[in-house]
Amino acid sequence: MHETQGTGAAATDISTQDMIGVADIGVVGLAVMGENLVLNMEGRGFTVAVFNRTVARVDDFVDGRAAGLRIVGARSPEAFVRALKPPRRVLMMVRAGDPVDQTIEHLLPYLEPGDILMDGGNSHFADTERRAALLRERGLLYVGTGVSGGEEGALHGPSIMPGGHAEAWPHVGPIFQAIAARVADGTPCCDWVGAGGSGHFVKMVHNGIEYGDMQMIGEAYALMRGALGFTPERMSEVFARWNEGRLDSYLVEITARILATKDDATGVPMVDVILDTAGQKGTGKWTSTTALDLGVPAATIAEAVFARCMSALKDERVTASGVLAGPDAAWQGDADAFVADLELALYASKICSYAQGFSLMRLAAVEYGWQLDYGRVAQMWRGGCIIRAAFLDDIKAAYDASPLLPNLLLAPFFRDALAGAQGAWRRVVGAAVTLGIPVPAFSSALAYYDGYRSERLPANLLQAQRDYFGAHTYERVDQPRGKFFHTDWTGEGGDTASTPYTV
Ligand code: NBP
Repeated sequence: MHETQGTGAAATDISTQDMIGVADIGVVGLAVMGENLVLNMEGRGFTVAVFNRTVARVDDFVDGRAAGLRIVGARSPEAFVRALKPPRRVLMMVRAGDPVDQTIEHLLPYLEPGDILMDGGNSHFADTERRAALLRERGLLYVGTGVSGGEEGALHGPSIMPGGHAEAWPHVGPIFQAIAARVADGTPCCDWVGAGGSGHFVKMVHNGIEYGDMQMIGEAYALMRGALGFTPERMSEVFARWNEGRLDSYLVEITARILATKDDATGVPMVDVILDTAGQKGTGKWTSTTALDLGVPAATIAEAVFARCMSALKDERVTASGVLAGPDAAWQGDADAFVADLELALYASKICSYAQGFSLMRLAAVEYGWQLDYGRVAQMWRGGCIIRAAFLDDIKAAYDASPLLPNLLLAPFFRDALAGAQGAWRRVVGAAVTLGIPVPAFSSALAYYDGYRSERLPANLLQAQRDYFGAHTYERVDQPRGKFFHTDWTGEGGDTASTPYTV
């Protein structure tokens, strides 16, 4: 058990060390991701210059993990840039937000037109679009790249999703593809995503999907625990078995391991000593707010974010648990059959969550003028990243067969998978509702499926209500689309209608 806290180390003023034009690439930001990416690059034969705002971190790294390696520690932005071969390739691995702008500001005086500046942190795609436009004016090639896989991925092979100024790709592609994870046939989990902020957009959606996957796994766990009374050890066996089938994925694999782990201090399963409040660093929220901005129904991903918000209300929940009534029902039936249903419910919900993520990318591509190849995106996520899963091969195959597929649910493979799973899925959601066990991701995924396959939704009534109280108008089933009508519902409203528009 380790207690962690910030170091708060201050920058020290150390004189620059002159190594000119020796490094293939430079990395600014020597926290967990930066350090490990640097070691990965060096291991692939590249000479890497490094710099960090708190210069003591450069010294610690160069004298520690980087000792004896082709890694050049720089003690100022100037020395750092001078250490690079032209055109200079700089990868920023600093905290998203203002630190990226500040790092750019510090580097800019030393960079020249044609140099390539890259942001590998979890920046918001709109910030990347802004920075790309700004730096284009200065003649710099700006790249915003998603990097996924955490500490281990960064060291051994992450998934890398670069986008921005396309002229940068021939210069950075060989380095990124050399350090990226690879799928079974050797294809690197890194490819050029597209223009502007598209690389960071794809990474943001990856993270949103990650939130959904984690929540759905959590709901399967909650049902096995709450309904079936399974121990963590028994659940670990279930997840390990699921990992050999259609749910084969990194997150299911580590869930099996986590459930089998005991707390050193108490001998109690680790999951039982960890407080049930989840943190978040914003990318799931960004995916959800972007979905709202673009009008994409990505409710399962949003539910996963809200589920973390609900988990954070620990004290309120503890109070409410003694106040609010739940059902008296206890689960009855065949536990093995229920576990088999759960596997299908998790699989079907996962398909819907990915369908939402890919729909979001499709709409964003239209909105921002990006050319995205969804099969290639699925392949980039196939290895190295947190949502890596065998099932991404099926997504790639679906988009390769039909690049303009409007929704993943319509691909024959997934259409049939959902048809086969829906009985089990409905039984699981029904049981959860009966037992009072919250399954927001499972149930919203099912509502998405049912909503998407509904020829007629109750929005006609909703339009009538809007027209009744606000003269917002409606379209008619017996008239061409785009013609709007208003009814004077009360006899007192007259013919004046509001302008029809959707925000
Ligand atoms: P952190 O997100 O903890 O960032 C720490 C780094 O940012 C340090 O190098 C720190 O320098 C630097 N920094 C800060 Br904080 N403020 C700065 C400023 N104003 N100017 C310059 N540098 C500043 O590190 P991380 O976890 O390695 O993540 C790096 C990026 O990669 C983040 O954007 C993160 O979201 C993303 N990411 C992280 C993971 C993960 O698993 N951790 C995975 C994928 C992507 P200092 O030493 O001087 O404080």
